[in-house]
Amino acid sequence: MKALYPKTPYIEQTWRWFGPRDLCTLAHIRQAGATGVVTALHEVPCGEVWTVEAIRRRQEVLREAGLVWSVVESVPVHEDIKLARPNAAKYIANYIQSLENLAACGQKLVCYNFMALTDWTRTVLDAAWPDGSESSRYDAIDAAAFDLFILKRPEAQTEIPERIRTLAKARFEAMDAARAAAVSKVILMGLPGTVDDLSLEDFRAGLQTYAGLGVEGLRQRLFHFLAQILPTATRLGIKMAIHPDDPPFPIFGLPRVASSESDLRKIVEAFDTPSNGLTFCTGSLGAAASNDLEGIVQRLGHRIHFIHLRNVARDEFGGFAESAHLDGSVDMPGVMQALLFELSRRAEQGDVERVPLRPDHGLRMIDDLNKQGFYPGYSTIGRLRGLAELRGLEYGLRKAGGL
Ligand code: DNO
Repeated sequence: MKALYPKTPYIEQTWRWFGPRDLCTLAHIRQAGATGVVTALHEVPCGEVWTVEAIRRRQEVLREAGLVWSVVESVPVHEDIKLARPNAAKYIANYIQSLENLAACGQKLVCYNFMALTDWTRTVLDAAWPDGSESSRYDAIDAAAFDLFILKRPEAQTEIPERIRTLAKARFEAMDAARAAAVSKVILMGLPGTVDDLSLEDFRAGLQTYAGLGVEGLRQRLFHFLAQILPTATRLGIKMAIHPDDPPFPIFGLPRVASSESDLRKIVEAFDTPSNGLTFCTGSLGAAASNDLEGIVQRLGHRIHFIHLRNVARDEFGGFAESAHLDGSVDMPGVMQALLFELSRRAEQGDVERVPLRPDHGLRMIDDLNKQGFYPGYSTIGRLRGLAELRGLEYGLRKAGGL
C-alpha cells in the first residue's frame, strides 16, 4: 500500500511507553502513527544491572507489536552517584554493565537526567483548561507556599523573591488542610516512575544531603560520572542524551546543572565525543523565558540525539502550565524549522541517522478524562493530538522549505 505520508528522512516519530501495565497499549501507539517506542525497564530497581535477557524480552514484546525500541529513557542515575557516597563506584560499575548489555542487544541511544533528588516537579496535575481538557502545572506561588510554610525551609526566606513570598503567604493562609495536603502530595510525588514518592521527612532529609554542595559541586559529580561511563559508551557506539532539568531553575535550594544553554554547553564541551549528547526538551527548557530554544538548536544541535517537543504557557510569576503542543510560550513552528535546518545540515555532512522525536506529554482530554491510571502527562489522546500536530507541522515546513 502506498504510504499516506511522505517518508521523513530526518525525524523518527516515537512514543513513550511505560511497559506492559501502561493503559496506552502498543496497538494504540501503532495507530497513532509512531514507528518507534521510547521505554525503559521500569521494573528494575534504580541502580541494578539491566540483564541481556530482560532487555531481549522487552525487545521481543515490541517486535511482536510491529514496533522497535528506539530510545532507552531512562537508565536512571542512582542518587548515591549524585551524592558521591561510598556506593557510587558500585552503581557506576552497574551503569556501565547495563550499557554493555544494552549495546549487546543493539540498543544504542540512552536518555538520562542528573537532577538532584527529584525527577520532574509540578504542583498540580489536573489543572483545567477552558475547553475542559486538563494538564499539569507548576505554580510558583504554590511551590513557594509549600517551601515556606509546609516544608519550612529556613533558606527559603532569603532565596524566594519578596513579591513571591508575599503572594505565597496569602495563598497559604487561604488554603484549607486538604488543599495544602494536595499540593504537598504532588510536589513530593516521584514523577514518572523513575524516583520514589517521598514523605515530607524524607524530602527534608534528602534536601539536607545536598546542603552546601552548590552548582559547581554537582557539576563535578556529573563530570565524574561522565568521565567514568563515556569511554565505554564511545567504544560501544552508544549515544548518551542528558535530559534538561524540569523545571529549569533551582527548586527548594537544590543545585541545577542542566537548565540553560550555558549548562548544556559546559556538558557538551567537557567531553568531546558524540556519545556525550543532549535530549532537547522544549517543555523543560521552554519554562525559562531566558532560554533561546532556536539558538540552542543552532549552536548545540550537533549533539542533539533525542527530541522532546511540548509546549508550556509561562505565567508572570515564574510558573507555567503544560499547554497544547502548538499553543503556548514556545514558538513550535520556529523550533521545528530550526530542527529541520539543523538535521538537514547534519544529513548533508553524512550524518543520516534519523533523530527520534516524541510528543512529550499531552493534555488529558476526551475519553481519557474518564480513565484512571495513566502516568501524569502520558494519557493517549492528548499525545495523539500532539503527534498529529507536530507531524503536520514537520511535513508542511519540509514541503514549503523544499527540505
Ligand atoms: C517527563 C520526562 C522526564 C524524563 C527524565 C529523563 O515527563 O521527560 O521524566 O523522562 O527526566 O531522565
